[in-house]
Amino acid sequence: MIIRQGGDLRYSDITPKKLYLNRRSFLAGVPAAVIAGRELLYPSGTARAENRIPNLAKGALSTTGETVTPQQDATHYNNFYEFGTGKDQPANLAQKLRPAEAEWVLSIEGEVEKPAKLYLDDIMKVAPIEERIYRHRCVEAWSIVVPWAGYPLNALLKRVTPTPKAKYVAFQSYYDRRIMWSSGEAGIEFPYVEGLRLDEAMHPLAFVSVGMYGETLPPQDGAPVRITLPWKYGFKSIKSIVKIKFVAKEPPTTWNLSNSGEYGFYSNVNPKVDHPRWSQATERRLGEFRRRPTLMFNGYGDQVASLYNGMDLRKFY
Ligand SMILES: Nc1nc2c(c(=O)[nH]1)N[C@H]1C(S)=C(S)[C@@H](COP(=O)(O)O)O[C@H]1N2
Ligand SMILES: [Mo]
Repeated sequence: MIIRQGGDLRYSDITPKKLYLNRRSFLAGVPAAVIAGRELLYPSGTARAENRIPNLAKGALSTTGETVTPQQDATHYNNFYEFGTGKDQPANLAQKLRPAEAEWVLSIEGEVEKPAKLYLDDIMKVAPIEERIYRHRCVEAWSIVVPWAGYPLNALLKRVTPTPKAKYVAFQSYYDRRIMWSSGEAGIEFPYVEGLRLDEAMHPLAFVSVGMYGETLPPQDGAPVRITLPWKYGFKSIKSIVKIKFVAKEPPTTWNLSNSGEYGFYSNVNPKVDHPRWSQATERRLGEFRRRPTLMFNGYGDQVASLYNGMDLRKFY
């Protein structure tokens, strides 16, 4: 097989052809034999079907001095409410997302000069794919350290040329009631939506992840493409996105809609502002016993604090 350089990578290159074709025929509604084939490829959701991403360069903005969380832990302790509210549920239930991946379309629209619809092959080619190690701090006070694979969000956003009216960016997750929980079951509104101020979205740390641990993303972690924002609580890092829309006003966000007193629009990691029901001063790193102090902006303050100059972070939580 010819290994292309990062910028020229096609999703089909890192997806074994047989699997790629099976996904397509599955979607076309073709036959039991093919579905049985899938069952062999993914026996009961335990075998990993991810593919190695070739030519993965270490990113200059990768976090250093942290022990990376074991892959098994990070990929089996998830929050993905579309596939259950239990931490262990997404690793099994999200396997249903796999057929949809082959036909993935990401629409970039709104206040832009060049709206775009990107297929997965296009998404993989936007910029060279690099590895970025980031701390991830969930608002529930657990944390992990993950080597993501992807590229800066600004590379994707610049492609469509935002108009001067664009002040915020709204994101939307894939939602298919046939394979996912209902809003009633999960207790939050679907499709899951998130948002950023434009300058936050353009910040070099805001990242588009298409992989982790040197492989394509497993479904439970937001396959095939998600946003990763290391200085914000984990719920801002929206999974399995199908839409990015540039807008003039602050867009609604799922957890803020669900409980605005507990979850704000900004949701920057802040050990000094407690959640109404628990302290945010410390966290439990998966795999560790003793709690560790939570860092302001999750340790990324040198890089992102200036985005919030003059803002009262108690008010804009
Ligand atoms: N679409 C969607 N995105 C989501 C969530 C979700 O339930 N649905 N959960 C969020 C929360 S609360 C966290 S902590 C992270 C978890 O990412 P991980 O499971 O890959 O560690 O995903 C975020 N993105
Ligand atoms: Mo979270």
